[in-house]
Amino acid sequence: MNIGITRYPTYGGSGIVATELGKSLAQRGHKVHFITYALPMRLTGIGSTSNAEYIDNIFYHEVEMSTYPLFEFPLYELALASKMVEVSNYEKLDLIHAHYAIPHATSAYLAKQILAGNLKIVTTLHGTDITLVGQEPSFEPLMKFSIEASDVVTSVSEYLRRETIDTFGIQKEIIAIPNFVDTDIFHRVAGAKNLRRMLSPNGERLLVHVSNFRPVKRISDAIKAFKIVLDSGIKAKFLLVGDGPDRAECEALARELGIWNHTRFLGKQAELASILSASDIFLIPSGNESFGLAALEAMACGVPVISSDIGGLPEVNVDGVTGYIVKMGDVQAIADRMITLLNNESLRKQMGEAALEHTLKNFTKEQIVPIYEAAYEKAMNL
Ligand code: GMT
Repeated sequence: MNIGITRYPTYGGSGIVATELGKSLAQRGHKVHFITYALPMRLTGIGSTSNAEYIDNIFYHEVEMSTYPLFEFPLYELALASKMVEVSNYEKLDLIHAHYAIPHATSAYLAKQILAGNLKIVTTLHGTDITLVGQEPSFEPLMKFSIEASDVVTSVSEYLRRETIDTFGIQKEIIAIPNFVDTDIFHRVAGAKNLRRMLSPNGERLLVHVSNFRPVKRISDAIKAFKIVLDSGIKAKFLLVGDGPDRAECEALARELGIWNHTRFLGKQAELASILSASDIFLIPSGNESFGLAALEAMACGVPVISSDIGGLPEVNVDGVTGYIVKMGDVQAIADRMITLLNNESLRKQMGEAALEHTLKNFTKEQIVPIYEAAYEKAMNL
């Protein structure tokens, strides 16, 4: 098939899923055309999160933004639709896979109209689409339209499927297809022991969090819980990976709580698998999370997860098996669960093994990518 993929090229779960899907589809013989405004993150390299490698069957089409004094605001959605039409005409695209209803499915709809219907649209909802409408209620009709005008709609969790139907009163079928992880990239990295020695020179236990540092991640809950763990006498360090609007506030909180020397704010990192493999527990205390890809990546590296109980997180992390689930905002419960695991190495290891097993059983690209292919077939047969 000739597939166009539109995604946000920036740091974030939806972009990672779209890129990994595109790479996998190309390996399975499809022609994949990324249509976006910058080279997608993780597009370079199979088998590594950082090494550049040429991948046959993958093409990148940049949406160019022209400026003109009359246009005070960039016309991205229109430029994207125009690029979709151009690529479709030259490359004979069968379908556009839009990650996010707004604006990508909206632009795809416009392109489809220009092409007199000769283009199918598959839209994947990632969750922050719904949040957007919470912040901008005027987008609701556009969101509903863009979802219903897509030929096939998927969501990254069962939770998000139900939430979308309830929020927008959607009649259309939404297929829940969970996110997946490339286990060639995310697995227990052998050399992580050396990294661990560097990060915890005195044998401290290692807690880790990875995100884009937005308020929805509630990183301060994890930092406060970490302080309780340190106060209990456990020697530990907290690795905070990623960057975003809340980082400065989180750093300030660590200083204020007097635990700065026990935290390492590592910023954005390419070789996540090594950092995760060197760690003991992954923390994801989010206030909203439609899936929680970062938790799945940790589980693939054999790291148990302590997560909040919201959104799609319970579809990924199994309470008492692959880690623990606590009530969102319950800092003491996060700390208690960390203390339990850090004081019982055999239980921690057992949960890490179970996390890996659960990942391999349910969330590999080999299992999930064919489900997307079936969704494409369904769209083509409409
Ligand atoms: O989590 C983020 O802030 C990034 C965001 C995105 O749009 O890239 O992630 C959303 O999509 C991911 C991939 O499907 C999911 O794993 C995340 O749970 C979801 N984030 C939220 O729902 C807050």
